[in-house]
Amino acid sequence: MRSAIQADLLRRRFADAGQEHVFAGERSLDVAGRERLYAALATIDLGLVAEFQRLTRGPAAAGVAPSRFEPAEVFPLRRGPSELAEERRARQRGAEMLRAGTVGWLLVAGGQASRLGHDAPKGCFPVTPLTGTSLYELFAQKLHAARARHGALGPWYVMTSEATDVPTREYFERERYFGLDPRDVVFFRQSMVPALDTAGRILMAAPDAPFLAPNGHGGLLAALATSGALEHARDRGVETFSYFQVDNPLAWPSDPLFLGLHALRGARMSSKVVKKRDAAEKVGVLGRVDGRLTCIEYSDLPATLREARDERGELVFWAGNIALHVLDRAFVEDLTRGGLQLPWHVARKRIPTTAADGVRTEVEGYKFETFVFDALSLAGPSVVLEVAREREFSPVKNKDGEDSASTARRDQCRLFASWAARAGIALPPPDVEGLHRIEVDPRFAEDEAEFLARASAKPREVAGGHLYAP
Ligand code: UD2
Repeated sequence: MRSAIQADLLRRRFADAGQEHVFAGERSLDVAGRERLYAALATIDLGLVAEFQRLTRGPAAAGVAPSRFEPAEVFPLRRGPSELAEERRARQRGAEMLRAGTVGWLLVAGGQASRLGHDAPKGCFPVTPLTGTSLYELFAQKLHAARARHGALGPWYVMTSEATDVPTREYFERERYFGLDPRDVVFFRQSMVPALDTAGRILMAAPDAPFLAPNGHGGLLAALATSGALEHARDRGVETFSYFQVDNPLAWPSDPLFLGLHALRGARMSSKVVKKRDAAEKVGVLGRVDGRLTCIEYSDLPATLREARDERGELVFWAGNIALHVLDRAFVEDLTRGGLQLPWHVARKRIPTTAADGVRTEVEGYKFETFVFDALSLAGPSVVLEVAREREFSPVKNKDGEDSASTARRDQCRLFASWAARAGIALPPPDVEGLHRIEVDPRFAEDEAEFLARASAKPREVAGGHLYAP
């Protein structure tokens, strides 16, 4: 139990910082409630809070002067002869890296999935069109598939946050790690930071709890180092991390081309991009500022740049970030050795809170996050690889409309139907939406080439569609 002296010290620290209101509900709490309050407050870095206050008062930190942003050089989807030759070498190199087991998977799954409105972590969300396999299980199947194809693969690092950590671990336990060896799955937690109201005061979620939110996926870098996961990776011989987000069922973290290009070009952090659907699509855009590769988040991209078109009417800044990156372990070590701090991004939002009289309400306030792609400008050499959206990107972000569960299921059906059509296989009859309901388990085929090689296998009839599974 915390002593009265420690509680007094805490009270004084917060009072000196002009944040004494965090104790406003203390009298209504029992002993355990007070302990919870003190323990939570003790985790708050008041120096950081002062920085957050400065950020909300100053000019937008992440804005970019339009004149300084230029398109990035991209390894294109339509390749000429020299690119095709490089592609061949890269595929070979990437396959060697996978075979050597030096590639570790790095999944960020700490987000709160607030737009999806799903109670459990997003990774537990059923995402495949016929079997309703969850995102976590689907990724586990992809890992099994990559192991079977390449004979080896490094461990899988999964970043959680306070909200997703316990339910994620419990889900993996309950599902017996989907057949993976638990020693190959390493969970680690990112840090939480407070949110502020428009007057710069720390918001309270309840009388015994400040409102804390995950510090953004940029928190990954510090969390890797402080949790011991980075050391684990070194001990296990991981040289390269393949980074992906929990919301994208089409993510392909063991793509030999991407890994190989990254290695051949001596890059330290690399990214995949797709052509933006339209100027308004909510993805960050890769480009250069003062010669340095950068990703500018959609909310920070000025309208003049977002809408800019070339003489053919194409978007000038078309290279949409789909959050598939490769990072060298040594790069992450260099970044974190000196206590790196990525820039903070500020988002003005409605935040659920509790007023002093205990009534739950929503107030206008600020949340703070760092973004992993801000490390790109520190990386030096970097590869930007254009990929086909229909193959690699269909995120589940919203409850309905664009980028929802239904578009993700549709896009999976379309992709697998295109493989089946290429193989000359009879498709199931279209459903009411005109979709051929097909699902391919990654352990059956990881890509089109593998599917074509196994095209003689009979599918199972499941939920009015065709399931190809081992
Ligand atoms: C992200 C990118 C956007 C684009 C898009 C592609 C950001 C800020 N923007 O948009 O540029 O590439 O994805 O799909 O990333 N996460 C954590 N901890 C956190 C916050 C997020 O692990 O503190 C994870 C989250 O679980 C998810 C991913 O990061 O896997 C993306 O988070 P998001 O949904 O907040 O990002 P979004 O959709 O705004």
